[in-house]
Amino acid sequence: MTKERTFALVKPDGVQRGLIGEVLSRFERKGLKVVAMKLLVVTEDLAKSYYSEHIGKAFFEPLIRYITSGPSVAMVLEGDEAVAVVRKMMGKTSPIEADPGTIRGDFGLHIGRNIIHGSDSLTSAEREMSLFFSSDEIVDFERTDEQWLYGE
Ligand code: D4T
Repeated sequence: MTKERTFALVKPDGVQRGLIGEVLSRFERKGLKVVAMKLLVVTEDLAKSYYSEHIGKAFFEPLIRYITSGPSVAMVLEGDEAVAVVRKMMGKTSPIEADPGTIRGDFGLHIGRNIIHGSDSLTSAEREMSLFFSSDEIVDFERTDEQWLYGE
């Protein structure tokens, strides 16, 4: 068992479309533990750091306008293989290609409005968690159902 922490963001379209609860509920029911969470408007500086790998690409400027256009909900999720589990639950980047049953597959229609972000590796998770949260905002605790989620 490899317990991991990953970063996820319900993007402005997810918040405006009333999908915060739906997304959070899927993660909670899966067994992932929410160890940090906040609603915030991503600033332009934060957006540019967060998406620095895409600087220079044609979709970079629209991406920055989108992600800063209203409140988002940032969270840190903990669980066995959390990085891969969250990516799988989100579905492919383009909601058209994302499988039904995934968040993007069930709720999206356009790559530029794809509802959610989740870290793609443990290294990205560390970087993104530290961009959005200070260490004292991430809480260590046990969920009472943990003994029923994991084997011996
Ligand atoms: P994020 O980072 O938002 O979770 O998305 P992914 O990890 O799934 O995908 P990504 O980094 O390749 O893309 C970041 C962000 O840019 C938007 N995008 C991407 C876009 O508008 N047009 C494009 O052609 C691509 C590749 C969608 C997600």
